Amino acid sequence: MQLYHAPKAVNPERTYNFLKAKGKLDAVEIVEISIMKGEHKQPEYRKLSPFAQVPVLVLDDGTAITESRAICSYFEALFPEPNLMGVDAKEKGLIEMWDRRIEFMMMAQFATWFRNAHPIMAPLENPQLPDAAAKAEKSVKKFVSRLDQHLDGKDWVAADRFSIADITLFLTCGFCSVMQWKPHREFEHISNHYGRVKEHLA
Ligand SMILES: N[C@@H](CCC(=O)N[C@@H](CS)C(=O)NCC(=O)O)C(=O)O
Repeated sequence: MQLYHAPKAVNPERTYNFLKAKGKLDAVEIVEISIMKGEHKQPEYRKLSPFAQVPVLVLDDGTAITESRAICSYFEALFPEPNLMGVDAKEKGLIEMWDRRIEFMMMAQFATWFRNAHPIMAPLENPQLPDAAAKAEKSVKKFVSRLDQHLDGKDWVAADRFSIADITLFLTCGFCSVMQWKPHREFEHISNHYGRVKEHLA
């Protein structure tokens, strides 16, 4: 299997760290793609990822799976231990709920802010829309404040143990630093959670 990976980009890092948490990084060949050099827009790469996005997992039979969470689901099925997506119906529901909330209300909103506001994203986001950036910034900050309250008294986001939702939150906090915003410095419970996940993934 080959995992097309762009280090430091949040979606590829999600699949990479998920596999790392499984202790199975050696099960794939990592192929690095440079987004800033536009390697993901080349015709050969688009055959694997029609929407020109990273990551992609290519199976030994040539099947290409995109979408970071779908790749994580594939790994979860292939390598069941340690379980990161829930062992029973209730856990599966709660973990997916929190993981999706963080992906859609934090990561995606932050990405909209970043893509529309940061000069480095100008070649990829044309035109950049200041109004879209301002709206998304407000929205992500509101969600993060609520998430911090949710984490009060909890070690992990979704279950009483480490799960994919913790990976998604940890990496999204790191991603936020590109706008000089560090939720893990600003919010007490998110900060404690960040330290816990960092230790867990070390
Ligand atoms: N929903 C996709 C999103 C993938 C995505 O947006 N990846 C970014 C890197 S974090 C990318 O490839 N960006 C390329 C671009 O914007 O041109 C997933 O979860 O894999």
